[in-house]
Amino acid sequence: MLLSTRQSRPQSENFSLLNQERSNMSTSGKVIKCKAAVLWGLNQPLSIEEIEVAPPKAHEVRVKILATGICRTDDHAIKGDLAAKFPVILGHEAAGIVESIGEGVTTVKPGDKVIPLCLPQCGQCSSCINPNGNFCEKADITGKGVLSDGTSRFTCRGKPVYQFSSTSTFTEFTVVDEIAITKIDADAPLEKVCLIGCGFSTGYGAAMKTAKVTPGSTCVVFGLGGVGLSVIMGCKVAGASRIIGIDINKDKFEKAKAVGATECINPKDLTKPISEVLKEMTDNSVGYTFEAIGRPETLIDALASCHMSYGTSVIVGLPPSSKMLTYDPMLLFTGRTWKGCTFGGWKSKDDLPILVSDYLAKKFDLDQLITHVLPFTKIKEGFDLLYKGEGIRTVLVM
Ligand code: CND
Ligand code: ZN
Ligand code: ZN
Repeated sequence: MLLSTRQSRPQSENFSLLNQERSNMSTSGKVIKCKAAVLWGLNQPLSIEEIEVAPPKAHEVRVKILATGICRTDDHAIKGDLAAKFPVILGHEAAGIVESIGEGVTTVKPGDKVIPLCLPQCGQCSSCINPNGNFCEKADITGKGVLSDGTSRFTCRGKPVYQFSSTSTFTEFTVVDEIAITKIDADAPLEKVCLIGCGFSTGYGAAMKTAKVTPGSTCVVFGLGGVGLSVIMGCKVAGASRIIGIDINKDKFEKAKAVGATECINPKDLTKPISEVLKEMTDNSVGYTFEAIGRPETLIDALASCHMSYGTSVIVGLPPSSKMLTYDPMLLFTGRTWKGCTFGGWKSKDDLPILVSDYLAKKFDLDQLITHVLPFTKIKEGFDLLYKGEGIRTVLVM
């Protein structure tokens, strides 16, 4: 029976699972030495190091990471646009298998396939108990870099190494709080569903859950990276009839059209403000705009580009942490709605397993987002692909 379940999985994953079961017995309760990409300081190169990963304490889970995507948010931490404590292990979009659990853990067990949650769901805070909230109060928004007990489980060269975004996935093993991990279908291919750990869910949910795009509507997506393309996929599934993609890199247009954009614009080709161009192009009918870049100027452009009375603009891109915005309040006075959206509005622990099942039921395609697959140790190459604008999502496999 067990054998037949295994036979339906890819060979490499069967091998990992078998190894995993063997290693569980020998590693549980012990410190694990493994490879990780350590960032020693702002704007430093990522350095592949041997680290020590302590066993999980009560209500914590140690996970063997098998696949992790590279998201722009990781780069924001490298550049200082998102607060982090150094040295740190970045990475937050991943999938893996539980190696061992701490006392009191009930929702996952060794051998389970899981996705670590960069936005936890504690189930008890004001956001978690409200049906419309998802930004759990336990989320590490200020970059504390520690688990709930105030410490990290990593050391390297005798120094403590901080965690990132409740997760840290650029490592062969990580430890997370139980509220920051969710069990997924045993048949899920980890090298694909890792994207459900951030980029895909963020963009798709921005359209489906936060904006609640209506059939027949016109949508505009600023920024055609992994997050923006996932917004387009959500707009398409929601039944939008026109989806306009905006990017300063025209090489992104082909993929944007493949996932559902009906047309694409490069702001560099325009002589008028983008909001005016969109108004003319659509006969003043833009219902929804999404900013999936994270720049103050494009946040305002996206707001101004949705319809003055019934339009909704969603902030998906991560704005630089210390920057303030100046905007004309008349943009809102006339009736526009301006919304923020983290993690696609999903309640992470509850909703991610459903998204994984939807993927297995072929409700959306993650392959289109994955432009490169590299061994984990080639992480620098993966970031270079992001910087050159060539990679949509690079998946690193361990
Ligand atoms: P990525 O860098 O792959 O994509 C951004 C795209 O924007 C690229 O195609 C750029 O060419 C394009 N771009 C840059 N500047 C401009 C401009 N001025 N005008 C038009 N296009 C431009 O990033 P990603 O898709 O991985 O992430 C996008 C943003 O979303 C980023 O800020 C990331 O940190 C954020 C994010 C937010 C959340 C959330 O929960 N809200 C989760 N994950 C990522
Ligand atoms: Zn909570
Ligand atoms: Zn991300």
